[in-house]
Parts: sequence; structure tokens; C-alpha cells
Amino acid sequence: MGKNIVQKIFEEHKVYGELKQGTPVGLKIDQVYTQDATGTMTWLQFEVMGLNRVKVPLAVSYVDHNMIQSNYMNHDDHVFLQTVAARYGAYFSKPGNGICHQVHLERFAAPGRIALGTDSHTPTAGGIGMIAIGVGGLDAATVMAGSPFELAMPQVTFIRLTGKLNRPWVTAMDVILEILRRLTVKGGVGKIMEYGGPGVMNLNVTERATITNMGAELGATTSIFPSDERTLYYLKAQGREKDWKELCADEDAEYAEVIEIDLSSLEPLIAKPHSPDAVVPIRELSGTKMNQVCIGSCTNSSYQVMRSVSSILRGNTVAEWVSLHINPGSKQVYEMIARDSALSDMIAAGARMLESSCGPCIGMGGSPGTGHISIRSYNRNFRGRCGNKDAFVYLANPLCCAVMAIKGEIIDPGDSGIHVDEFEEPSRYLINDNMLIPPKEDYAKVNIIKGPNIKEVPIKEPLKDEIDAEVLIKLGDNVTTDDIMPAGSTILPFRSNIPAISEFVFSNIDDTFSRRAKEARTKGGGIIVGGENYGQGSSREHAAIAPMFLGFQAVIAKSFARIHRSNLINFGIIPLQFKIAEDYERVEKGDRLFIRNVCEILAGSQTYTVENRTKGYSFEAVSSLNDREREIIFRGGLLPYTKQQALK
Ligand code: MIC
Ligand code: SF4
Repeated sequence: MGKNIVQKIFEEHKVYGELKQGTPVGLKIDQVYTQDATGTMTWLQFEVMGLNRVKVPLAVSYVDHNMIQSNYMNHDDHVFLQTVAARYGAYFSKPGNGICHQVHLERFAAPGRIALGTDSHTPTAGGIGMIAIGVGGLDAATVMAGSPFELAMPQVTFIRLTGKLNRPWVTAMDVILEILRRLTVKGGVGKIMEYGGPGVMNLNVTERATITNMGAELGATTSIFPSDERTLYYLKAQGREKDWKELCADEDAEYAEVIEIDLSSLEPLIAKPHSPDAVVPIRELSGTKMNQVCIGSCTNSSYQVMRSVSSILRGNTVAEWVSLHINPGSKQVYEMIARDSALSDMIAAGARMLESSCGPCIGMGGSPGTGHISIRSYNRNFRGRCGNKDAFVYLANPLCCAVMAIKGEIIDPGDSGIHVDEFEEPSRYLINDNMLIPPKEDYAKVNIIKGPNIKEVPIKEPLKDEIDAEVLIKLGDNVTTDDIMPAGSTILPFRSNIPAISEFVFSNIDDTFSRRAKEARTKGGGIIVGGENYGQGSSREHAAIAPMFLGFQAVIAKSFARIHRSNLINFGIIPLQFKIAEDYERVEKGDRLFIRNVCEILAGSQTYTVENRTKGYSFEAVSSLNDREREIIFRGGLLPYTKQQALK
């Protein structure tokens, strides 16, 4: 029987297990990368493991999120990350070198390899034919310490592309928006999306990377394209043809599911607030006035995007009431548009040029005003993520964004009379790696520097046999990690300080939450009740560490998003699922829930009887953990578990 691309790569990297859907498989990892907002915790945890050097062939520590530096905290984190990378043998990508996913694609990603990144958009590198998976920091730390990476073998879904994009106004962004429209934000959970078909040849690597990047919004484990002539062209242009190898599925490869997309049939699309799957054709919203446009982020900040956007802006002016922000994805892209004068056209039109960082995507500057509409070429529009929960964020392709910035309203770009130049893929990118610091020879001598905001990683006690806790919050479906642990310029600087950041858990939804959680801790702790796909979105483990610090033992939900489920387990919080979904309806905020014999049940049937002592009835919840996950929960989390393993 023929093999698909995922099977081929997994087989080459398998350390243990079977490639059978749903069963645990351990993989050898080639590359690990961190970004600063999740990286400080990752590296602090790596440090606790007591090793002398990273045990993966390539590790990179990027700085791209926390770049506002309105006080000492951000920069102290950068210094820590630079010294810790030097100490343990990792590359360091200096602030300003670019957004981790864009830089990784340019300089390190390679077909057929496997990378882990402590960021949910790590699958961007799937555009080059690599398996690239977003994970929590502690998972990355244990892999850097030499462990294989374990995951439940995902289902492989084939997305067959035919036809050609209707250029110039339809871009790769519309492909992934169309998939989100069809499958929703839960449609990819437990799956890897493998692309193929004759339409693939009509997309270049950075376009493919836009699609795999935003596959994260489907909840997919990752997404991957074949590696072909176009991949070779890109790698050559990056001076890395030696990293190329051909990779495609066998003719008779099998898939669990097949989805067909005819690229020629797509039109410009837009996702409405507050979810990336609330997708409609742009023309349906024509005439809506807006206040802000943001172009860039790890989804749409390639040289191609920037060149095309500048050609739209050339000779035009940004509308009177619109603020246009542009963040080129990397120093490479920035330097190239500066040298070929595309940057001048942006500045002349009235764009506000930002540095190569995440910026407004994560509320680090550029927050829109109250009631304002912001149109972005980014990947997420969850309420509050932009830094203002009273703003409305829409997502569209970067060329449409540029046209709308000029027109001051939502408009089908085909009706705008505006011109965009055809893009020619460069045969050579400008290569200047002077902000990418290689690992040091004399690493053992390096002193790690920690500023006063960098605090120890808290460690949980082993599992207790009884849970007697109050439901402190009851939430609906698709709760995001931005809801649980918001980002933005006030909160992000506390990513290295768990006691401080835990004050902000659920603060966009209920600003009394952390106070109530602390009160509840003295009476047995709290419990969180969620709906479907609890914890979708970011990989931030702070959405698990902070609740752990506040004394939570369990979350009961209808279902969980992959990375967040792992993060909960890694920090000793049991992810429980309602056995019968209807039981969700009966539980209310304020109810007192009681579970006895937790340890025994965890070791056995994993079906717990939950007594609702306030309402006087019981229901069942299940934990469905594999053997390793059970052991991790028993020990109080992955860190105590790993230490224990090391002692054996
Ligand atoms: C995001 O896009 O939500 C982030 C910020 O990049 C996160 C990581 C983080 O919270 O630091 C992600 O996607 O994992
Ligand atoms: Fe940065 Fe936004 Fe990409 Fe997250 S989604 S890595 S915040 S640019």
C-alpha cells in the first residue's frame, strides 16, 4: 500500500509506537524553536532539568512578541533568552530579526524533517514540506533534554487542490479562509492536513506557508505541502539548496478523508468578528467603514506580500480616518523592500511602518479604539486579542487589506479600480544573518542573566485523592487561550512571573476571577467548566500554569483543543470530559463538585462520579489519558515526572 507524506516522515522519525490513528507514537525531533513570550518558561524549565547542552541537532531562541519595552521587563527577558541560548547551545535570533515562523522558513526549515515550536503557528514551516508542530514550553524543554516527542497519531486528511488562484485579488489567504468556512475552528482537531493535487504547483513556498500557518485555526496538529520544484526554487533562492529533497505522496496513498478545493472558484473572503471561521465573501460587507488596517504577522508578511502591497499603495494615500500599520515578517524582507524602494511607496502613502515583530496581532501596540473596526491580514480575531475587547477585528487577504486602507471601507477589490503589480518570485533573496547568533563553542562558561521579573517555575504537589471544589466559571464552546490567559502589552511582560500573571486569568471575561480563585483555594480550590474545543488557539502554557498556581485540580469540558489539553496535563490539571454532553447544561457557576478516589479511578477505569453537592445529583466524567499521561498527572506534572524518570 502506498504512503502519504505524513507516514513517510513519521516512519523515518519513529522511536516507538505505531502509526495507527489515536495510538501514542514517539518521534525523534530534528529542530526545536522557542519565541520569547513562551520561551522564558521553556528555558527556565530546561534549566531545572540540569543538562549541560541541548540534545537536539538544532535549537533556536527567537524574540518577536514582547518587543514594546515600555519598562525593564521585556529587555530583561531578551537578555535572559540570549544568555540561556548561548549557555545551552542554541541559536539566538535577536529582536528585530523577525517573526519566528517567517525567519525559520527562510533560514532553517527543511523538507522531510520534524520541528517543534513553542507557538501554535509553528506549522508555517509545513509550506516547505516539513512536519512542524506547535507545543507547550514544557514539551519542548523535555525534547531539548533528549526525550522523544509523544503524540496520539493524528488522522491524515488530504486536501486536494486543483485549478489556479484567480489573481490578482485572490491569494493563498483565501484558500485557508475557505477551508475554515467549511470546517470551522474545530474541524482539524486530531488531524494533519496534507495538501496535494495539481493546484499545488500554482502556489509558491511562501503562499503555501500562509495556508499551513493558518491551519492552526482549524485546530489541526499541523499541515504539510509536498516538496517539489517550487520548494527547490525557494531553497536555492535562500542559498540552501542542500536542504532540499523531493517529497510527495505515493499514487496509491490512503487518507482518512479527502477535501477538494478548486482554486479557480475562490473569491476574496473575509472573517468577521470574533472568530476566524466566521467567513463570508468580502462583497457581502461592501460599504462598511473601518478605522484601522494591519498588514503582516506570521501569516502574511513575506517579500511577495510586501511587494504586492506596496504596488497597491504606490501613488495612493491611506484614507483620512484609517490608520494603516505594516509589519514586514523578517529583517530579510524589510531589508529587501528598503533596497528596492517598495518601502518608500508604503511610507509615501501614509503607512505606519512597524518593526519585524508580532505587534498588533497580539495587542503589543496598535490597539484599535473603542467600537472601532480593524481589518487585518493576520490569523486570529478573538475578542480582546487586539488589546481592546470593545473593538471588532476582521481578517482578509493582505492585498484586499491594502485596497481597503486606501478606500476607507470594505470593498471588493475588483470594483476598486486600483492596480496591483504581478509578482515575480526572486531567484535570490538577500541573505544577511547578522542578527542570528550561532551557538557558542565555549558554551559551558556562559553566565545566564536573570532580571528581577524572572521568577522560579512553580511546581505542583502530587495529585490529591479528593477533589472538593467550587465551579468558579462556566463557559461556552471554543473558549480560547486568549480568554483564559489574555495577552496584550499590560499582561505579556509577566510571562516570566507566574505569581504576577496569574492575577489576570480570565480577566477579559470576569475581572473578579483571580480574587475568587484565591479565596476558593483555601476551601479546596476551584473548578472550570467549559464547552467544546476548550483552550483553542495559542500554545501558551501560561493558560495552564496560572490556573495550576491558583489551585485548580481539574477542568471539566465537552472537549479540549490539543495543545491546551497537553499543557493542562503537563501542569498536573486533569482534563475531564462530560461522559454525557447534556450534563454540561445542569452544572452552574457556584455549584460545589466532589470527586472521591481520584487516584484509584485514574489508575483504573478513568470514569469518575462527580457529585454536585449544591444541587444533589451526580454525573460522570472521563479522563481518557494514556499511561504516560496518567503517570504525569499522578506526579503533579511533567516537570516532577521528568525528574523522577531521571532518578530511575
Ligand atoms: C498567538 O498567536 O496567540 C501567540 C501569541 O503567538 C501564541 C503564543 C503565546 O501566547 O505566546 C501562540 O500562537 O502559540
Ligand atoms: Fe506572532 Fe501573531 Fe504569529 Fe502569534 S499569530 S506568532 S502573535 S504574528
